[in-house]
Formats: sequence, C-alpha cells, structure tokens
Amino acid sequence: MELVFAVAAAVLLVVVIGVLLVRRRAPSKGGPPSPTADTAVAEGSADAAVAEPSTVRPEGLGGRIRSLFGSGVADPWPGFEELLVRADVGPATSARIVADVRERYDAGADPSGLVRTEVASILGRDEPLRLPDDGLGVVMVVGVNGSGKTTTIGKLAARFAGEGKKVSLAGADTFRAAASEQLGVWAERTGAHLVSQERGADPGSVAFDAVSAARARGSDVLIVDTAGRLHTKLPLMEELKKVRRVLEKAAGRPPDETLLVLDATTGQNGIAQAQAFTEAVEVTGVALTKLDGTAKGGVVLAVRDRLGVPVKLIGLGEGAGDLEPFDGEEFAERLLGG
Ligand SMILES: Nc1nc2c(ncn2[C@@H]2O[C@H](COP(=O)(O)OP(=O)(O)OP(=O)(O)O)[C@@H](O)[C@H]2O)c(=O)[nH]1
Ligand SMILES: [Mg+2]
Repeated sequence: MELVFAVAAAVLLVVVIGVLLVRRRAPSKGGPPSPTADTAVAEGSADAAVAEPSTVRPEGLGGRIRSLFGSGVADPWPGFEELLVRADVGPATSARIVADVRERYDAGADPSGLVRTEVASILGRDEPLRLPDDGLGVVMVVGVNGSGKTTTIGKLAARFAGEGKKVSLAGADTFRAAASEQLGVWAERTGAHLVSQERGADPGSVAFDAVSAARARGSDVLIVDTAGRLHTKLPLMEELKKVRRVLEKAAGRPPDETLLVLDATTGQNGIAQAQAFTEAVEVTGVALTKLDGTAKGGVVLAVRDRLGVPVKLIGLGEGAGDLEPFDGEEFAERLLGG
C-alpha cells in the first residue's frame, strides 16, 4: 500500500514538473513576445530584420527603388518620383525620369537598369576641361559664398602642376580680407605664381594684370578666383560680368572655361544658382564639391537636364588630391548604389 502511494506521488510530481516546464516555454511559441524578443527588435538583430522586413530601410537610392518595386504596392510610380526628388534630382527632371522609365517598364521587373540608362542619357558624354594646347589657357571660377571655389582652384593648380604645366592664380576676390592669403597658401603649396592686389581693389583690374603677368611668365594656365556672391544680388552679378569682359579683352577671347562651383549639399538651390550664373557669365562647366559628405549630388542631373551645363569636376574632400574629373558611370553608381 505504501509502495502504491509512493509511486502515485512520484507520478504526480513528474506531471507537475512537466506542466510547469511546458508553461515556461509557451510564450516563445506564438504567445506575446518575451522581453528577450523585444530586445532583439530594438537592437535590429538579423532575426528582427527577417521578422519585420518593412522596418529595414535600404541605404542607397537604388536599394530604396528596388525595395519599393518589390513591396507589391499597386502603384509604385508616385513613390518612385518622391524618392528621386528626395535625392535632389528636382521635380521636373524626376518627372521626366519617371515618365521615360514607366514607358519601358515591364510589370514585376526591377527598374534599376532602366533608371541607370535614363541617368546616363541625361548626363550624356563626359566632358573634360577644354584648354588650348598652346599659349595661355584661362579658367574663371565663380559661385556663391563658401561653395568651395578657392579650394577647387588650389586642387586644380595641383593637378595642372602634376601634369607639368606652369600655373598662375589671380586673386580677383578682393572683397574678403583673408581671400588672397588663402589663395597664396595654395600658390605656395602647388608652386603656382600668384597675382593679387590689396583688399578692396577692383577685381577687373586684378584680372587684367593677371593675364599680362601670366603671359609674361609663360604660364600655361591662369585660374581666376572671384569673390563668393549670392546669385540673386544683381550688382554683384554685374561685377562678375565685368571681370569676364576684362578677361576677354586682355586674352583676346572669352575665358576657355568658366567653372561654376556648386556645393552638392545645397541640393535644389543649385539649379537656381546655375541658372543665374549661366545667364551672367556663360558657365561652361560645373565643379561639384563636397561629394564626400552625405550628399548624393542628384542636383547634377537637374542642372544637366534643365540647363545643359555639364559637370566637369567633382570635389571629394579638402586635400590637394581630392579633385577628380567627372565620370558619368561612376556618378550613376554612386547615386543609384545600395
Ligand atoms: N569636405 C569638403 N570640403 C570642401 C570641399 N571643397 C571645399 N571644401 C571646404 O569648404 C569650405 C569653403 O571652401 P572655400 O574654398 O573657401 O570656398 P569659397 O567658395 O572660395 O568661399 P568664398 O570665397 O568665401 O566664397 C572650406 O572649409 C573648404 O575646406 C570638398 O570637396 N569637400
Ligand atoms: Mg574663396
């Protein structure tokens, strides 16, 4: 009899322990999430990413486009346009890209290839700087305050010097006290010859002197720095026109290149800037700076599409070597990567 009780008690104990164990495990099999599961979501672990794909945002524009078209949304086109606008491509150019891609798109496909082709067709062929083979080439550099003009000039001087060219720099930014010092530092660093005058001097007069001095020294290239100015300030734009006229008179032809330096981080404002500077001084190319930051530079597409001005150079940092010729394919890769 005692043996029967002992066996019954042991069976009961095993059953109770079994029930307790099953209860402890139950939440992870479909019950409310345990604290451990919450932590996993908060920390964005791989498990959490698999469980909640909608919370995982792809980094680059390409990834976002793929994710949008793969999401099964009935009409992805407005979202696609919005993604382009947010990448600084601009409303008009974004609408053009959407219309063209939509025309050639097969439902269910990945549109990345079509977008890439469209971007390549907007950008056209890469256009390098055009300078004469013989005699003095003149490059005038313009842009709004702080866009990176003087730094780009320094980098250009380093590039030309590396190609064995003799370089002269003209400090036609006589507005800011430190401007010609800054240019002077670059001249020293790159072995270029500097032409400057005192602060407040007439920028046209500096430009005129610089052409004569560069010729006298047998320079191959003269790069003319100008003061940063807001493209909406008409008297300042008039002053810039005058510098151009003086350069034309002194050199016997308009500047071989008039480069607009655009800061890639300023986004859509770049279009208005490009328009105003192009109207004033016939910009022949854009140098897009600060592409080493977070900006993807979609504004390049808008500038090319709306104004027909090619991007010729890109700035990727503050150092002398951080300037590269614009490469459309590489740009498309950067814009649509991820
Ligand atoms: N990260 C990064 N910084 C840059 C680049 N280009 C220029 N900068 C920085 O941008 C700032 C302004 O550059 P500047 O060359 O003085 O610009 P600016 O257009 O000559 O300015 P103003 O003459 O005052 O109109 C400086 O701190 C530069 O070092 C670039 O490509 N990348
Ligand atoms: Mg400057």
